[in-house]
Amino acid sequence: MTPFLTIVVLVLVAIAIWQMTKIFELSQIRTSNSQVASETDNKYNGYLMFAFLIFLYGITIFSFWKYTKVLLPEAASEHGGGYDSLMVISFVIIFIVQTLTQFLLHYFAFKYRGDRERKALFYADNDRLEFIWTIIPVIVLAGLILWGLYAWTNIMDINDEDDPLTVELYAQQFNWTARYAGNDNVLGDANVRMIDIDKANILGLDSSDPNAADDIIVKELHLPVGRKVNFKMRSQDVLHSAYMPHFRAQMNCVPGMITQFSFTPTITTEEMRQNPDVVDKVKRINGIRAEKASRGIDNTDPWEFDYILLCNKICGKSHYNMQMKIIVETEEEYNAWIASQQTFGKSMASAQ
Ligand SMILES: [Cu+2]
Repeated sequence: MTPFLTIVVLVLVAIAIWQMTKIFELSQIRTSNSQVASETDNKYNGYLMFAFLIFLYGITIFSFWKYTKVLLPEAASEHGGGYDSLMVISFVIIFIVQTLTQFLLHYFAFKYRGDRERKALFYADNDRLEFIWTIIPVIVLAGLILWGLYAWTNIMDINDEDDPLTVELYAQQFNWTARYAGNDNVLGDANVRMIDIDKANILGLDSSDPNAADDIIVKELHLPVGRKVNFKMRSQDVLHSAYMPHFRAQMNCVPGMITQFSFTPTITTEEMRQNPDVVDKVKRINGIRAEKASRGIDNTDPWEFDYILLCNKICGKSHYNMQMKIIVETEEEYNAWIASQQTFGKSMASAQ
């Protein structure tokens, strides 16, 4: 990286010196007008405009070809499909508009390039044209904004209908902890001031609150497929953000308050591992890992796909590694797993 930056700096310095010499030359009083653009210069610049347009289109096609495969696989939550449609439609509209306007911009720059014979036409305004190019963006943008607001209201409508599972996501520098509400499905009161490391009360649960006794604290998030989950986010120290990209979910975790997000997972981890996009991605990454392993580089074991909870706010030096595994499984598997976990009441009793 450093050699690259050094080269960039050197090139920029060279350009600066070159420009300064040019300015100096131009400031000298001269009789010749060699600095005035000739017909050839104008033609040249006209064609360069076209060359730049081809470069833009080329880089667009290249990006599609090269980077489409790094996009997320299909959404694994109920609201995710609608969210993806909104984004795809926005991208398609932007793509069409940008392709056309770039063409027009560069084509006109070519067509009306400098020409001594031609005189500029004075054209004050045209009400009809102004109306057309104002009303079309207004309609399109209003449509997108209304659709976006509708999607947002739907996604952010967090309620207790359909018997949701209540789960707390607790963020701290630099890890996640999850807390299930237990049999009563009500989270016990908690406050960072009640954290007691000696008693392993790492989330500061209020042990006098009866709702807290059956709460279950874990380091791996298990979710039953098809069941709505209401997440309550807390942070111990700084701003974090609970980001679950495969479920198209993100919510900030703010110290001193509880934020919420809700979604219904629709695809189990096992099913997602069969998804062709995911199979492809795993194959690609394991190819890179195998190649690195053959060169004796550490941490290059084959990788297996898992859903993941990431922190999406730069919260400190180990932010990049603040993550928790999410496993979406069948109702039976989930019930078996949760039954094998220890409740807060029991762990407090054994710590006495
Ligand atoms: Cu964080």
